[in-house]
Amino acid sequence: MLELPEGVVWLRRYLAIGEQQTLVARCRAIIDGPAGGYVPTVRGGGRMRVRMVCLGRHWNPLTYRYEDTRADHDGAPVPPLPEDLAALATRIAADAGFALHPGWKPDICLINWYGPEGRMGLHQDKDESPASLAAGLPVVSVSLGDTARFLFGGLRRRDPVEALLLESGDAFVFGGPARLRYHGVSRILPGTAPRELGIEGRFNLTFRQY
Ligand SMILES: O=C(O)CCC(=O)C(=O)O
Repeated sequence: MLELPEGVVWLRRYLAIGEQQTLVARCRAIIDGPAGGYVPTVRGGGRMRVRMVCLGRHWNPLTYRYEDTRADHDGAPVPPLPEDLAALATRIAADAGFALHPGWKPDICLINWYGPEGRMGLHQDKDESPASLAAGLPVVSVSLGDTARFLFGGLRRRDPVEALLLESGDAFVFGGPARLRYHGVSRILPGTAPRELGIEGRFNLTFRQY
């Protein structure tokens, strides 16, 4: 059996299919709606291989900072993070066994859409506040649709990485000593989404507290 490092909890098939369907409809409406998803260009000029939308705070891929408007794209104000989505992340973190301060509340959600060619390079989530990082407040990730080959490494870019297949409905949480571990998505496995979802591709939601 795969042994996960301290601070990492993988809740496989956490979400029932009905809850996945509701979330997919929600993500679709947000990403296709006003101030919806766009393909960011990162520092250095490369285009990301996902369509992204941020709720709560916008992550600027040129400055690697969070901001209130999408300064790198269309200047639109960031939509708020809906209470029910924040509550879902809180429920997952609690079910993953994170002993959280009662005041813990995720205030950022990045929704990424991966088509068949989608992927995301190895990176750390380290643009949240120094206090959040120092406390090891968890990142809560939810997968919907096609399976992803998810890479999970160590605290240095050159550390060995493990490849995990994140399936639809899985929740993956990393915090505490694992909060700054490198991770990414090397590929999507097309055609693996549950038929009931009616999608070809993958949504991923990652929640964090700034
Ligand atoms: O899609 C995933 O599973 C990972 C997403 C991610 O690493 C991120 O949004 O920072």
